[in-house]
Amino acid sequence: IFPGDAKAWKSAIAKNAESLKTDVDSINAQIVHHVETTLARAAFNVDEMAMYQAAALSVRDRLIHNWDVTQTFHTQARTKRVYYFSLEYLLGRGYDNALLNLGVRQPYNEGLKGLGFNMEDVIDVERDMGLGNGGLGRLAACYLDSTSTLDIPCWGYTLRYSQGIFKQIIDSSGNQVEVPDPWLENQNPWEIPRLDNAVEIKFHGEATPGEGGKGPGTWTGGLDVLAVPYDIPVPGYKTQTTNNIRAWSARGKVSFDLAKFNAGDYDAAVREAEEAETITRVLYPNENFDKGKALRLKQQYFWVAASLHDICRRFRKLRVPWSEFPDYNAIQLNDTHPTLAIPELMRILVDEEGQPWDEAWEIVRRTFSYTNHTVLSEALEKWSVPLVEWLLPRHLQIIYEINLDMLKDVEKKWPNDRARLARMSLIEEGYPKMVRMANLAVVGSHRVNGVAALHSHLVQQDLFPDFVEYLGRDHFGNVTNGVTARRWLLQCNPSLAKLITDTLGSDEWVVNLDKLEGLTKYAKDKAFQKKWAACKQANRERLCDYIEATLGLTVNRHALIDVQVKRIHEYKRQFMNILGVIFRYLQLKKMSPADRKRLVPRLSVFAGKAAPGYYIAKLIIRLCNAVSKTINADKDIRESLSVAFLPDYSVSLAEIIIPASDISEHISTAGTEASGTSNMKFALNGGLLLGTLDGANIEIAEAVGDENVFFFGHVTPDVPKLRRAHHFGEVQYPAELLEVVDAIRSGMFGEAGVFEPLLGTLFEGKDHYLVSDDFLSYLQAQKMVDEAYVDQPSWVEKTINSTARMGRFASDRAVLQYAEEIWNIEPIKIPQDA
Ligand code: GLG
Repeated sequence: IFPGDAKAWKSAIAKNAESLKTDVDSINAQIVHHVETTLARAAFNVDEMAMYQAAALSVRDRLIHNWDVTQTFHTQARTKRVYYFSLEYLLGRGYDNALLNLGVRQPYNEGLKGLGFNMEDVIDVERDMGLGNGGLGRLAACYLDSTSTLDIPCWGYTLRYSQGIFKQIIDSSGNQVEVPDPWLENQNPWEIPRLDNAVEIKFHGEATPGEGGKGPGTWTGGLDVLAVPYDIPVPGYKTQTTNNIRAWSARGKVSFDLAKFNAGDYDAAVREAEEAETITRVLYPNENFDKGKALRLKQQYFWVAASLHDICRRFRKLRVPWSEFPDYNAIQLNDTHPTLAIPELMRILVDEEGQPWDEAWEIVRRTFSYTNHTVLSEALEKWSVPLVEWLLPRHLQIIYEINLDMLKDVEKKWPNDRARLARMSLIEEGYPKMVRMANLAVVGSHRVNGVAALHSHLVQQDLFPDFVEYLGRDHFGNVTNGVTARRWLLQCNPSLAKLITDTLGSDEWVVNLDKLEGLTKYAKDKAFQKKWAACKQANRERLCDYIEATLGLTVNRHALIDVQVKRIHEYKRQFMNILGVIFRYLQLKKMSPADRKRLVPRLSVFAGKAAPGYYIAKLIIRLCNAVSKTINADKDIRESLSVAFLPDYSVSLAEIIIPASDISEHISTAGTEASGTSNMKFALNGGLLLGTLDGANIEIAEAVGDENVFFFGHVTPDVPKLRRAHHFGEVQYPAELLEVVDAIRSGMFGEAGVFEPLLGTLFEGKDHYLVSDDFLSYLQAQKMVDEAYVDQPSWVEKTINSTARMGRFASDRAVLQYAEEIWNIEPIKIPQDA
């Protein structure tokens, strides 16, 4: 396998591996090597950014080494691989995470100190990799971390957006302003360009169906765009397994367009190339909302076509029949975004590989599985038929053929049931007709799962009841989400992590989160409680420092920290939270100073981005800022209540906020939040949940005990009835809510008129998310929080028990469940001598 002298190669490889030694001196030599050669700088010219880059590059050398070993081993062992197709990977920072997973944080720490740098400061100059919006993208990142840690061969496939999620700035009126996030401005050490693996992706052109619709068709002409892969290594925790995320970047094919050059039309040739590059220019900033933009459809096809091209190229090298494709490849569709992969694989199999249609369909269904992340109707993807036909003519033919087969089959089972056919069709009738991506994902997969027990139930009952009847119950299932304890405890909360390790006598919990259960026996132990509370206090202070530094706001450092951080969306009801804050403020104003003193002081923290075109969500942000301005300026209240809206929520900011929280709010209207994952992170870090009976909140309460969660509000089966009552104007508004609305209208929080459209969402049948129905019960739950907090020993006991029982919300558990129940793939450890 070596070109030339094998001995020369082997000795060179061994020498090279030796250069990756992990003692402090060697590490410093590796860092300085990058300072001198890669960055071409001298010691006097090294600032924090340069030191970060050099140190990160030295870490990257280790990652690449492990990556090579892993990929070579998996290829030679001909293992099955899982491919996680996700349009978003919200990775956050890579440096600290890589150090921890590689087990070299300590020597790097010392090394940097010797070179005159502080680890925390160096960590802090790294920009987040913000290639995602929120929960869905962060989930993908946690799952990749788990596949590596569990030694499951896995590649993520995604897009390399030039602009990730926008940066949020709050202007002087409290409004969100979006500015671009040029995350690639400083070169990114975590990606490896693979220019030699670029592939050509076709759009438009002419298509002809095959004979009888099922024979091999053709697709010619059109416009080719280059997809260039960039690889991001994903280290596992204390294992050599290093999986990969391959992110595609679009490039024009200008250099090949000789005809245009020769005709002297240089401009046109360049323009076409530039247009091609727009495909991966920006991440769409909507979450749980489908805008149906043509460029987004282009992104989706570009991404899945490049990824499948890659996977099929790898498969062909195995030289086994195509019928064995699913034995080597499992593809998980993260939401419907990659659903075009289904017709694309059909096209490859039928048109290019000459596989009979029915066998190809069998291969496709055995390969794919689909995760649904939402039941909100505005989020369900549909593409107009004319758009699909224009961009992907051959795929539309294939979709029609799949549809015809399915409808014939349904007609056979349920003769003369026109309504059923209309509901199940992949094509929704109307002007224009629309392709229903979720229906396609369901029939093109062997398994569909939701992301929490309640959600998976609703997926079956409300979203796809016809498909449950048609395909059977076993086609559907649940895999409750999970989070990685590496980032969301070990990395973000080092003091608590250390206390846990010291107490349990081992750090095995990092890879086996059920081990946390061992903490329950210390829950009542006074000495342990004291240490536990001290960690929380230190984290509280870290957050207060951050608030002071970013907002110039001094807050009571012993206040109960009440947090709601997530995308701003009406269904998540940040509105209800801020209305509750106003209610508290009004109460405090009515009290005597002595009574006020007796109350538990509060710090309400908000953070989150609104989609740039989401007017009401942006008004919610503005209201939070207006309320915080008034309250924080009120000298009588300052000690008892303050409000902070922290701009530009990100993974890195979450790492500061989550460990500091006493209470976090997960207060979506019942049945609307599929799972939530920050709820898991908060509980894991010794914060208690205040929430509705929605998403994973329900399972978290089951695990940690009802007595350790503050539940309130209506339950899912109540919702239709309540909405109807609003529709018919049969709602009683609680006086507490009206008092708060009046306060806003009085101008207490600045110009009142501004908030009218937001207040309007409460009245006249518009309260779709039932804020008015849940408000009283929300206030009562908040009161219970205040009362419970007074009894500190009991509170701390609750938080210990909460952390201790969060084991089942590890992403390791979730990934193992996918591996066993859906992917049919087993962990495979890389041998020492590989
Ligand atoms: C979704 C949901 C969240 C869920 C996340 C990951 O809104 O409830 O936790 O995916 O499954 N679109 C999302 O972010």
